[in-house]
Amino acid sequence: MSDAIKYRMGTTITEHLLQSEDEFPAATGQFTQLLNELITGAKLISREINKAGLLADLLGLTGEINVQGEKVRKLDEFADHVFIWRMQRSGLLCALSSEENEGVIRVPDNLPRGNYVIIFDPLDGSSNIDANVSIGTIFSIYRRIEGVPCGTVENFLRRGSEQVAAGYFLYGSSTMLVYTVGNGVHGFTLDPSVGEFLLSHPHIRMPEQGKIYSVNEANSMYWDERTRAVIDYFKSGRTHLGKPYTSRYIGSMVADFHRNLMYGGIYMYPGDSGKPSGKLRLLCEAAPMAFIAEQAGGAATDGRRRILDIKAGSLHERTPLFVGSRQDVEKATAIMQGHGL
Ligand code: P6P
Repeated sequence: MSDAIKYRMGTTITEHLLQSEDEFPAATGQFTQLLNELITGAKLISREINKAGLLADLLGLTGEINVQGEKVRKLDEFADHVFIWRMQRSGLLCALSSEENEGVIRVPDNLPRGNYVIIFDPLDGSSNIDANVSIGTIFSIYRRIEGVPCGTVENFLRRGSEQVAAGYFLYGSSTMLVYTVGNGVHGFTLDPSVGEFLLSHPHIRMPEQGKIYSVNEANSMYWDERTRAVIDYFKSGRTHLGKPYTSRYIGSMVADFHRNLMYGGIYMYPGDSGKPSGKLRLLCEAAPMAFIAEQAGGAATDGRRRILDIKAGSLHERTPLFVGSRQDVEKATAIMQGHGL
């Protein structure tokens, strides 16, 4: 069979996971089913995002404030409801947690439960929706802790190194799924003509060093001296390029992360005098992105510790984040620790 025909036939998620099932127990049939439920949710959200501009009732704010203290947008709420509904009916989850919701979300007693818990950010970067800028969904999956009742928060207060899977959907010029079960990072692109995610980026590797830094420099007056020194380094002639990195900041972490995954680079959301622990959530943003980064040859720290070593103390705990190309993250972390200028 020619490559042209093979390409046209495409590799689906289910086929791809079955191929990895032997080597990686995490890629079990149950996980395949769970991922396919996530995919159904993402297709529903992608459909609404792609026509949001045409349906004014889907744009704008709901008037509510979420647990993060952020204004809730109509598509935020829609995405949150879609994933909660689909995940509760997957039959594979013991409980779930959403960035939009204060506490653990139970699986109703009349629905079948399973051995996994999932943490997700239903629509990250949603402040960009009305401007038609790429946004994303981030998910992180753990096996439940044996003997711990489903609805208790202990099932979620884990080290990122315990994740069995992590990934994101990127609703951009195309809708993509990027995921890992610990066997590398693989990208799938939604082919709207057949309604399937087809393998488009097998075994994604992040360049060892990049040429792009992503940070919101409007926060610079709140940074401490070492944080300022990190960003000054990437803006100096001392980089491996012998010149400054390019600055790119979309304000949607999934989009910034994905570009750096493809091209190389570092995304930073440091702590500052106003937000000592930064803005990003450990469980539903930093840990899944750190798992993906490391599986693609990159790295992720909080400026001191490896993100995947940090045990969450609460569901919505925030953390400073330096994530991306390994040597760039190591350099930033060294400067944050007072070395390596
Ligand atoms: P700021 C979106 O709310 C988010 O969590 C990330 O996706 C994004 O990178 C960051 O916050 C943007 O925050 O403070 O730069 O607007």
